[in-house]
Amino acid sequence: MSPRVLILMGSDSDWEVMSEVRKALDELGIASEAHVSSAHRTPERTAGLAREAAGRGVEVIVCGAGAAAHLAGVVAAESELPVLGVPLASSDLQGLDALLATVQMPAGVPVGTLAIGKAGARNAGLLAARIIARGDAEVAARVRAQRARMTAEVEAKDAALQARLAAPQG
Ligand code: RP5
Repeated sequence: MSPRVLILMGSDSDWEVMSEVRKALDELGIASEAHVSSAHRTPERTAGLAREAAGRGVEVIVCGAGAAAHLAGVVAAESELPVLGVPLASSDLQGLDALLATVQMPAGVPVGTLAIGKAGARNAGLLAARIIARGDAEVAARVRAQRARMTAEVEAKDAALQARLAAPQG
């Protein structure tokens, strides 16, 4: 199956967090491809992956990087596809450096920036799915079903809490 989402990360050390993007997409039956490619260490390769993505059928690109995280911005400069950025906490600044580098794009080159770390990586996958769902009714139905499951889980947790609170204290 050709990938609909391209996942890029600056280092293999980013995969522990960025695998959350893949997991979220797998849950929704959306094919993805993941590569290590750095804005600084492999600039030509990164530009090439970004330029070729749309022609290969990719619909959304998700980039995760830490430290001086220019990956998402560089990719957004080279592609017209929607680019989502996940800042990673891989330096002494715990991701604040990557967050600012990813989110503070100059006007004209948009990067949709998610939260630092695993929550941001999962949300990047879910947001990519919502973007794809706009033009794919099957994916839209899967997104809807997943949201219904999440609602049911929260309601079950509240019901359990209410039961505990109502129980006589021993
Ligand atoms: C960034 O530098 C990468 O995205 C990674 O988060 C960080 C550290 O990379 P390694 O030194 O572990 O390869 O470019």
